[in-house]
Amino acid sequence: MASHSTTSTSKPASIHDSARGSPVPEDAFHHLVQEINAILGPSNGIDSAGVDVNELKKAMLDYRSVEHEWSQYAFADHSRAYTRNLVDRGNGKANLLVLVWTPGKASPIHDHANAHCVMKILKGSLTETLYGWPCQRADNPTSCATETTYEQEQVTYMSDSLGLHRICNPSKDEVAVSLHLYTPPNAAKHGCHIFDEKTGKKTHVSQCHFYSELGVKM
Ligand code: 2CO
Ligand code: FE2
Repeated sequence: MASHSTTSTSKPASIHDSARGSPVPEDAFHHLVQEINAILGPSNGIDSAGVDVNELKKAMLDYRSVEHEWSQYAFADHSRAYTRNLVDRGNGKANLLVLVWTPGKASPIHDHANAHCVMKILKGSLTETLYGWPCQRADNPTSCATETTYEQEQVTYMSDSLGLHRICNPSKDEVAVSLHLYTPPNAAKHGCHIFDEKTGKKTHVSQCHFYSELGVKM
């Protein structure tokens, strides 16, 4: 286990040199974070074009969710549909986020800024509405939508090549929590797009907000 660095003054690049002021816990969740870093490889300026998505999916699938291992990142806010909480920057190659979903709420329909998105359900369930190519049309994005509900421990993959999606917490009273790996971290750098359900009108969202970073609320 890498030790916590107390000398780094620059913005933390990964959980190994986080500025949280406390040692990184030695539990299965933080081992998963290390494993993801190992799969992504060292920061060398090469983008994630060659990243092995199946390896990332397998690592996430192999982790069995234990709430107290990730709860330090899971900030709920019922005034929002969901919160985006940064866990790790994956050697500058990724954003690993814990998302906390308010009961009954959904994201807008959105794209993924040309990044891979691997998502694991840590708690509860989430329903994905996929507006897949070639059905997805700019003027009518809800044509040919398919719905899939994912339960705790399940892992799924999304990217612009599959289309657009919306994620909803179908529960009336329980929050849902998911772990998302985005590589490269394009949305954090350049933003993404959201789409009006009725008209298909596309809007650029320049800042993908982090509600907390490395366990600290912003
Ligand atoms: N992509 C959305 C976001 O990062 C969450 S839906 O899962 O991909 O805000
Ligand atoms: Fe998404």
